[in-house]
Amino acid sequence: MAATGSEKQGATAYYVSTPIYYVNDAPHLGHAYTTVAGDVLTRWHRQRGEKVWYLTGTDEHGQKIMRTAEANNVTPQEWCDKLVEEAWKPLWEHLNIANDDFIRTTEKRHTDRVQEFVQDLYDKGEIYKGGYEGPYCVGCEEYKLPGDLIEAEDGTKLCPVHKKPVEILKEENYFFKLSEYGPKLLEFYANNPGFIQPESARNEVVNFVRQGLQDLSISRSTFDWGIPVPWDEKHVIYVWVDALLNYATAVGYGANQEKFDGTFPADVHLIGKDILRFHSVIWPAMLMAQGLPLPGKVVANGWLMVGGEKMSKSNLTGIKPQDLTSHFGVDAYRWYFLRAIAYGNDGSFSWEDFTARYTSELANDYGNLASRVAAMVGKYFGGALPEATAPGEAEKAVQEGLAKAVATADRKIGEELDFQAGILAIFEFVKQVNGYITEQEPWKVAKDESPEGQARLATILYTAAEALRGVAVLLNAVMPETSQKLWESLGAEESLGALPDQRVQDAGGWGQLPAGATVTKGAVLFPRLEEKPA
Ligand code: MET
Repeated sequence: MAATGSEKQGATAYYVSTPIYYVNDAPHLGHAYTTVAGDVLTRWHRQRGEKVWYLTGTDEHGQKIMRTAEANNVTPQEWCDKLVEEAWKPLWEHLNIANDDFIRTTEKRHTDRVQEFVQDLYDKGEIYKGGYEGPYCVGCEEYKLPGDLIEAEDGTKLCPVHKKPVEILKEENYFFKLSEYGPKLLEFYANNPGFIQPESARNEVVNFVRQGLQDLSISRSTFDWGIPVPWDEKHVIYVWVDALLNYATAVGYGANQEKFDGTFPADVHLIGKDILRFHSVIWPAMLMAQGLPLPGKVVANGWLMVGGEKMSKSNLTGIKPQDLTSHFGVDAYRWYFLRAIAYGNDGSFSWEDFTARYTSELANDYGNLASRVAAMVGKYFGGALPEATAPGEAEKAVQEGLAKAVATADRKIGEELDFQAGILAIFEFVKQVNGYITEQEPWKVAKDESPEGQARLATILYTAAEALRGVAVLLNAVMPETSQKLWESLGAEESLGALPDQRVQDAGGWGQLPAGATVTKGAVLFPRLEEKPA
């Protein structure tokens, strides 16, 4: 039976973005965490049959990039080209990220439109010339408010994110009248309670805006690595104004109206919590000023910690995503962080925890189940999936278990971005199927050669295989390579068609695998781990 489902109504795509990351360094676990989350979310929606647009990219202007390039004796553009081509794009490919586009802020399709956007605001009187003096963190590329700073033991004022001294900047710049948008923003947050997630992030932003906003300096004149301010080319556009606009320029703002209308605004901006204010205060205010529609929601994830230290920005702990994928495999990597950490909370990583979960949940619960079922269909039925002629109460419970896993996972992953709860629901079902096999003892039933005994054995193995068919569909967004292997080993590829075309919302429909499908013991899904590298 071919899976069916209803198309999302309307022409607009489900549009998800990651931050566009600074290319001053290679990607680390924190970047990969957000990007994998977005990939799982968009794969999930694609598998619902919806039109999806998944965007990631790189943020290439500003002082931080310029200084890094200088320190490496290359031009900023050379630096960015090298990092994008040698570090960023290859990692996303390695992690199986199915982004629809990759925007770089040095591309003309972006820079031209940013100039137009800012010129428009200037023409509308939203931008004026003024002066500013204050503490600036180059790591954040942000003026800090005095209340934001922390103090070193010797009294030096430090950025709370980077734990590095801030610089006092004094410049004549152009300012966007952000202060005027406070009341409108508060009204918007009140009318759209789900706009900022999680709740803690929402509260933080609401409190921040209630205290009153200052106008935003949107240009810099002491260096030139940026997009020139069109009416005053001694200035470059502030890197954050430039960067936020990627979400519009990448989908055709000012260039391809049809594409823009069919995509913009984003349904979900995934971000790290350190860039919350930019996305939930400045970005919506910029859109309001231009009369453009506001995004569906901004969802902030927490920080990954190793030994209590935030693994991000300049505070790297030395573990690269590739160190983990070469040990655990790409799929297990994609699964682990979403499984182990409640999305939105901070989480800590350890080799021990990853190893323990890999072994018990992936290799034992899931991988062994798949290989045992395939082996028994091979042994007792020569690899041809038998028909379930005698389903009873126990089988009904498995069918219901799958339907429940589908409903829960679809809501948790697809709607609530609670990846952990969604994955847990699927693995609850895996456990249920393991329990079913343990109780039914097919290896004992096999010894009964009567027609009833053989019918019972056939029913048990069909039920287990059909349950795995559902699991393959449900886990495809998280672990696509593993699901593909399982799909093939169940003979589903030839009987049901390509896995990505299987709608998640239909995965619970029972009896999709046809009797007679060729079940083979495919590749081991989760091989035994090597010794931890020194
Ligand atoms: N470059 C920023 C960062 O990596 C994100 C910009 S998103 C518009 O924190």
